[in-house]
Amino acid sequence: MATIEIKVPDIGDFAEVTVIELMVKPGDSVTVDQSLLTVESDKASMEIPSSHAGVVKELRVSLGDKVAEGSVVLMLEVAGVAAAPAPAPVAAAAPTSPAAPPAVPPAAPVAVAAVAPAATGPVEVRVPDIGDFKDVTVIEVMVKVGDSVKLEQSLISVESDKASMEIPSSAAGVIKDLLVKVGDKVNIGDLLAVLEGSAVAVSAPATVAAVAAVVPQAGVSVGAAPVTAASASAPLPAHNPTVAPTGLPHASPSVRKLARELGVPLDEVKGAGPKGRITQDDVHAFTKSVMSGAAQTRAMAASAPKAPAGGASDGAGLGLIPWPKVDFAKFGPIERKDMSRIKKISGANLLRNAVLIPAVTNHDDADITDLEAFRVSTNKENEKSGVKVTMLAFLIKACVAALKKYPEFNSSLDGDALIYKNYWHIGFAADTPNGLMVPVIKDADKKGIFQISQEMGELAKKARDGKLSPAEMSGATFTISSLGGIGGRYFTPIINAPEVAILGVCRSTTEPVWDGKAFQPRLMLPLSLTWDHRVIDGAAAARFNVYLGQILGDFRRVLL
Ligand code: CAO
Repeated sequence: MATIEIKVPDIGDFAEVTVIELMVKPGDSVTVDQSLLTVESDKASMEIPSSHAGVVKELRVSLGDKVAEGSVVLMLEVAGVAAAPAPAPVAAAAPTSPAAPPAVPPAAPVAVAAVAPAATGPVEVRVPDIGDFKDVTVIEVMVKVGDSVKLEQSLISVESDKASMEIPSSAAGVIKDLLVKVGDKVNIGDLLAVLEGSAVAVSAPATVAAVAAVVPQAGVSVGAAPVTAASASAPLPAHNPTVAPTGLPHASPSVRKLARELGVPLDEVKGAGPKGRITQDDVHAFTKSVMSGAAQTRAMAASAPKAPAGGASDGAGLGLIPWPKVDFAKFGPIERKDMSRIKKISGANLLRNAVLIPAVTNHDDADITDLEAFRVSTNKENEKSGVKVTMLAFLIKACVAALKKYPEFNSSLDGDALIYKNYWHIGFAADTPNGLMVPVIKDADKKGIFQISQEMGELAKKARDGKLSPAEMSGATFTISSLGGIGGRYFTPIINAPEVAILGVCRSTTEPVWDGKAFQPRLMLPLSLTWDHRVIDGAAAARFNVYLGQILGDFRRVLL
């Protein structure tokens, strides 16, 4: 075992670069060519790869440090290397194995290949000399046929496994033909586009100079900060790393690669690194948040919340002003109590659902005079059975009938598609000492009123006792929230994502209802249907409520 120094290799014309990302820590095993840290100048970012395989003993740099060629960045314990004086900077950074190619080949000057006469007419734009890079992949096409482009305007971004750069236009004009698309592999000299119009020849030597400055030498890769060839006659614009000139997110090639592998849209990731740079951790955190959002059903009540609960959210992610911070004790005595775990979890879910779903609520009344009479008489007849038939059980059955008639209410959004579920599992909100729980009556379409009432009683008891299993809280296709036992008229329940609708029910009251000739005393049940406007429209919601009311008014309609 020997410990060697890993130094910043020759990084071309950069006198000093800033350490903006540390990708390893002491104790980490690294392989040859593995990126160790990212450095950045005002024009490019580069990853410094390891010249050897080994174990990181010590980091010699911290975030924000300025380093230059030859600066020691870390100590690496390697096997099979004599404990000799540290290798020269470039040697240290370049793989020592003869078989291993350098991480990035030595830079060659980049020149815009297509040089057209300063006149109108078709001008070919080709991939310039990009050094020894072969078969680089087109990762972004920034223009389309018909676009007017300026001289030096970036046309495409290309990327190898460790470097990314933008290919500029060698001329100004209108794009007549575009010969590359995302995913294509390109090489020096390949035709990218044909321009027409007031094409202007590019000053090749100036471009060479500008680009050579950002293409590093052995062992260093060019990072994600766009590498744009710029002519001396057109001075380089001041580079603001937080906003890449083309709108490309600020991330290194390895982070981009990771994002592509995970399918993470980098432009949606908020960079927590210096100057908003997106790090590997940011990509992982984004993946986690998306996965937890997609998978977070009520079954996840058993797991920790992934988002802050209601009032705890500062709204920062939404670009809102911060949540007011008030010293309540200034105004009177206070007592602080932590919210229950269930409240925290349901709060986070409710907040997400309230914010992300364009929800609308329709209110209506159902005449349940006859149904309630039937329920009361049924309960009298079955007093000895020990099972009390509840209004909620009828509501569940009525909802199943309405969901079957209007299947989009039993669907879920999946990107641009709707998943229609051919099962009818109905969740019902249960008030418990610890907070709101939503047990689910599975296959409610196959069960009778007695069975549903009995199951509901059992599940509600389990909910109150804190004994519901995740399975008993998952899989609902629609939810009912009944406040009928408590009171109130109407309310706006929040949809239980990924469901697309929820029915709120309040206390029925006897009201005078005009029958065309006279007012009749009828028992009216207030219904509040909240629905996701991305999936359901107002007319469908009104029809759903009307149909639901008709069934509750006369259950024989279910048979029609
Ligand atoms: N109108 C008038 N009376 C009603 C009624 C209604 N819509 N719904 C229920 N009642 C009556 C019942 O008939 C019962 O009366 P009796 O004792 O005289 O028979 C009484 O109110 C109590 O009913 P209940 O609430 O115990 O039973 P339920 O089947 O209606 O509801 C359950 C069960 C678990 C849903 C309920 O106990 C509960 O927790 N409700 C609160 C749900 C909640 O918090 N929702 C808000 C969520 S926020 O979005």
